Amino acid sequence: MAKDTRTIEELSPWEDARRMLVKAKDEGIATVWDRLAEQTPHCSFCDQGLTCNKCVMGPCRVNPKGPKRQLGVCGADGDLTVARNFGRFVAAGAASHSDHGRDLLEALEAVSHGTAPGYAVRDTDKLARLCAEVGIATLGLDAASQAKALAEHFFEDFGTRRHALSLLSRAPKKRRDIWDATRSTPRGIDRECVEMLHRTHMGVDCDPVSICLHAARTALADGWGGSMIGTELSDVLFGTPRPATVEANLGVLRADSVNILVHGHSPVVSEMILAAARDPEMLAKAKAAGAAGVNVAGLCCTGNEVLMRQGVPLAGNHLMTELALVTGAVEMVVADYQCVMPSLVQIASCYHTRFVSTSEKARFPGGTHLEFTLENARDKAREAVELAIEAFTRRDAGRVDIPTTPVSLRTGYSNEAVIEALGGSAEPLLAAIKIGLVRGVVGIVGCNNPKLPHDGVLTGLAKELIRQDILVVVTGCATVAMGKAGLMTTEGLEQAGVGLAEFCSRFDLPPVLHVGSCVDNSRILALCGMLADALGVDIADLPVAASAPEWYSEKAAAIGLYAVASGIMTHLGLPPNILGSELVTGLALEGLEGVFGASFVVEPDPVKAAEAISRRITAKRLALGLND
Ligand code: XCC
Ligand code: SF4
Repeated sequence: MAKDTRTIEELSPWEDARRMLVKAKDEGIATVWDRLAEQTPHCSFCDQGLTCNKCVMGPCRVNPKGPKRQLGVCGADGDLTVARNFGRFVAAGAASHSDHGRDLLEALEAVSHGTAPGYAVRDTDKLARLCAEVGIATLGLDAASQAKALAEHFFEDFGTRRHALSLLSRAPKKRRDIWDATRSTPRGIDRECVEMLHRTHMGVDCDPVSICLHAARTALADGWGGSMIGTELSDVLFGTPRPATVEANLGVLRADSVNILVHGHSPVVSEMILAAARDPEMLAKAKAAGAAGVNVAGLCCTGNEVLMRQGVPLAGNHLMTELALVTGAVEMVVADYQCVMPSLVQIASCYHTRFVSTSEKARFPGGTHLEFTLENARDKAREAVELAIEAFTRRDAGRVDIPTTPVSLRTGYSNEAVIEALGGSAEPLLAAIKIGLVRGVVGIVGCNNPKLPHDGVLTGLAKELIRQDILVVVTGCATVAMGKAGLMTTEGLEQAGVGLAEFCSRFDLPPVLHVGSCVDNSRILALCGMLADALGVDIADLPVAASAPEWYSEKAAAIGLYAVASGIMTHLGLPPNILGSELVTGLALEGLEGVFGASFVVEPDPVKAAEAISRRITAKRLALGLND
């Protein structure tokens, strides 16, 4: 097997990761880093976005500068090839978030019909607020009827018959005008994704710029549509997050308990697993099997969902998912969908660990498939917990190593919670921004990527930004990184600049606020809309930026693009596979500025990235007539 030439110290800064990397090596278990080494160097055509397999006249490798093969068999050049690939990449990401959003919508509908036992509307106030926001008269409607009406309303947003998605109303008028003028107003969530597949079929849209603009429209359908609906309905069904202190890292696993890891993205399955694990009857069964209890911990975005709402500890982020199993202390991984490495099935089979898939659309051969539906979820969750208890009796104590003790982090900063923490309105934050106590706000989001030092770019960037009085909001896998770096408690204020520390201390906030999972980036959009409206400006005028320093997924590309198309400059730690086209690359790095008032910056070095972001914030502050 090819070896990663980096030392374990270079791969990850964390004690828990390093200990498990050593253990994996000792036990002969290959990880994502080993497989990356095997795949390196990558195919240079694919790396640049210059391969096409969209029809069987090909596949084609297009070589724009070469003596031969400047065009694919159909005549597509490098620019078109890169644009078509990128368009589909973004559409896949937008589709993933949005299909997850649709699952919440189906859950809400089933709850309204009384066909989803165990699920309920937990935040009736939010349900009523959302109904009012989209124009559903709530007078005289009970919660079930409101839920039914709201579900019907949002289902329409997924279709093809609207001219604009309903929650676009949360964006400032100026922004909506820009979308209209550039024909990038998303009409239907599914429609934009489908249209991207259509446009990129051989012989449809052959203009790379036009494809890229439609990619922006598709991404906007995700951010202000599929993701936003997913977030809002998750709050309605499972409760709007409120501040709490929770624990994170592999130390949250318990040697004496049945450990169940919930992994993936949707709260629909994980909330039920949690309820079953907390059931006294299950606890009694666990005790009978010799365990002290049933311990549920989270991975990736499902972990963020149950962390935000239920205070469930977070075992790790993307690059920790394999290593969590290497502890030998995990009885079960319960996965819904997205970002669940297929390798987990193989690694689980090296231990007593059961890998359980739950979604009809995400099957993992070799694992145990317990198909959850809205009707049977409560029973299936109990079945899963019982299987985990059974697995506990097969645990090999000699192979258990739970490294480190957990760190604490503060979570639960939904927009509602932030406003409550500020005393009922966003005004104190705006005032702090105006006088420069807080210079700006940056969302640091997204994944890990084994090509980059684990969590290194994420935490390096966050530290630089808070030092420069920039408030950081964080979601998804970035959360665990910030928590481990100690930036998500008020102790983290020691690393913040004087102004930011003063502001945060006044409201008892950490310098890095946890706003949720990846779909919850929609909370950041809504917050930006709110702040821009309060100042009477466009989102592009705000001293804000976004960053996905260690991103890997199609979804992260969609997030980055909807941020840019919403007017938010976005930093990426590594580029998407577009460098084979100067046209598309130029559009991403500069051209979009002229269209949406924001573009991408690619920079793997966190300090340099922070400089670029800080310069941007200074420029926006000066343009608003504020100090720098
Ligand atoms: Fe996946 Fe969302 Fe990325 Fe983590 S951050 S690796 S997309 S789990 Ni969203
Ligand atoms: Fe080749 Fe064109 Fe077919 Fe793509 S669509 S595989 S470039 S012939």
